[in-house]
Amino acid sequence: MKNHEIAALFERIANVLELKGENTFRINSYRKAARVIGDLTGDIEDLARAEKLTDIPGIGEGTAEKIVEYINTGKMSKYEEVMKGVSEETVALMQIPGLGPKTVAMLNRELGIASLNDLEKALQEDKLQGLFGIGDKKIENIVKGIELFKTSQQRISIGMAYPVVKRIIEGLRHNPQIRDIQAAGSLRRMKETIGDIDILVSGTEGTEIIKSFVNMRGVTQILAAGDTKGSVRVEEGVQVDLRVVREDEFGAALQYFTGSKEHNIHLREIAKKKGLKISEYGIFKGDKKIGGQLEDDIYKILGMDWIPPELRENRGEIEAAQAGKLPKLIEISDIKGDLHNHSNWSDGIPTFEEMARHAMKMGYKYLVVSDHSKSLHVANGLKDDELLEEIEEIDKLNKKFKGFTLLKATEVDIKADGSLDFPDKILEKLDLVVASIHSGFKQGKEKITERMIAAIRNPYVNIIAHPTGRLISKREGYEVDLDKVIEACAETGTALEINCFYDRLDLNDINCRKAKETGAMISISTDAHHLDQMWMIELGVGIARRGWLEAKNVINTFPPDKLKAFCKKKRT
Ligand code: DGT
Ligand code: CA
Ligand code: CA
Ligand code: ZN
Repeated sequence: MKNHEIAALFERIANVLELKGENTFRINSYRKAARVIGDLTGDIEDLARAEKLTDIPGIGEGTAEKIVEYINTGKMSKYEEVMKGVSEETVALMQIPGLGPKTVAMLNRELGIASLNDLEKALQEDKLQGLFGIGDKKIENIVKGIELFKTSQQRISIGMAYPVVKRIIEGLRHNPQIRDIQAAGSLRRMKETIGDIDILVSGTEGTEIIKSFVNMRGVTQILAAGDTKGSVRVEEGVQVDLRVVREDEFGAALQYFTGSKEHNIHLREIAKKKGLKISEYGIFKGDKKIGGQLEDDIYKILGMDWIPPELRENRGEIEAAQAGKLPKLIEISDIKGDLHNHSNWSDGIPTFEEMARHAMKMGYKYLVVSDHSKSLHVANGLKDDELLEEIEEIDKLNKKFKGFTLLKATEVDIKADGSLDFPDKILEKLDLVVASIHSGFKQGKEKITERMIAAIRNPYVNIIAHPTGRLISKREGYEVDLDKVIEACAETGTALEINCFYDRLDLNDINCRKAKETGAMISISTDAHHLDQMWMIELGVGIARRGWLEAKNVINTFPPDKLKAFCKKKRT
């Protein structure tokens, strides 16, 4: 798939044009193209072949031609034209959060900064102070931005890695030489970012298996190909290691390569105290192997329950397993619906009916339509009367369904003063209200906390969406006293969201666990704007499991009546 490559090219064209101080209309159209292409989950090459590129909203004839040129020749002449006279390293500077094209242009002009190296040196020598528009706060943001940039260069979101693993496992599964195949490492633990992908296989013909692995579709570089280990880079930019082990060692190897390192170190200490030894080959008493075909062997012989991979971070899970007190973690099959989704009435793509059909296919009992509210102009937020119309449409549509309901809702903006973007007399007509902050991120901790708590105290608000506002690759969240927010939620019967969108995953695992301990409920929702983003519920469930959550902590495991009762209770 070339989607991400092409999206990145358009983004770069937009950035370089802006760096050169060109006209904003064209810049915006390139940026829009980059966004819609990046969001596609279908293969852009298929669309090009079917001559359907211009069906994508935001893609005109000219853009389509550029895409076709790139697919056919591997080059885009527009890009090469735009890049004349600008160095790659200067362009790369604009990927640093907090450094837009205007600032980069100014730094280049005033200090001759043309690379990350130049910038870091200038920062060390305090050369940025006193430049136009650059205060202490801005400098602090640039330093933070460089840090974020460096980590995002090294690790990718689990949302990017997850489909890679699915593709590889699917592609190899039917290989007759393979007995068992499974992801290990941070991906199996569902960590929010992944350094590299580890896959484990059991089988006998190692060399043959590795050969088919390194020759798979999507591989861009072969780093190693031996008889037990292969290592490649794939087009998504991430490294994938595949190891082949013997069938009777698969469980021990899976345990070892799943990690985390800290979890494994703690286990090895326990083994040692019992006079045992564990390794990637098995569990041993002296020279005698006493287990290792199954992962369960290792934990059982060490005297504890098998520990779900998402808990293996050495955060108390080993003690809980020894005491037989592990939580019964939520599972994907517990999810009965998705509580935050956008339709074509605001900035989503699907119609209500398409959303409902897709939800039914996923086995859901309900789906929430929560379009944006009027203040959010960029997302085509609904005006009061449009929301009322939406309610009528959904009521009509619901009559067609059996055993399934579209729930009427909104994602209402929490405005700068803490008030909501719709009056209560409109909110009361809805089944459910999702509230969130999309503006005023810089108000400071106290103000933002007050603002959120004001929303939480509104009797119609049921869910606070993406509570910290962070974007994994782009920005830290706004400053907020999350402990206070969690307490207010627990007290009022308001749920906090795990937003499953791969770049958000907000709340994160640690905060979920805090919420559970304080008694606040959680909603796991995708915030999907396309039908093909609804699968990301799997990522959210992974985060929930890392946060020790059980089905009873999560409101969208409730059957429809219980969910309605949860929402109603706050109003009475
Ligand atoms: P990542 O790739 O940074 O997202 O994180 P992991 O956890 O996937 O780490 P990785 O790929 O370096 O190694 C995979 C697993 O293999 C790791 O979780 C535990 C195990 N492992 C690798 N090297 C060592 C080691 O030196 N000592 C121990 N105890 N375990 C190791
Ligand atoms: Ca790894
Ligand atoms: Ca690895
Ligand atoms: Zn949303």
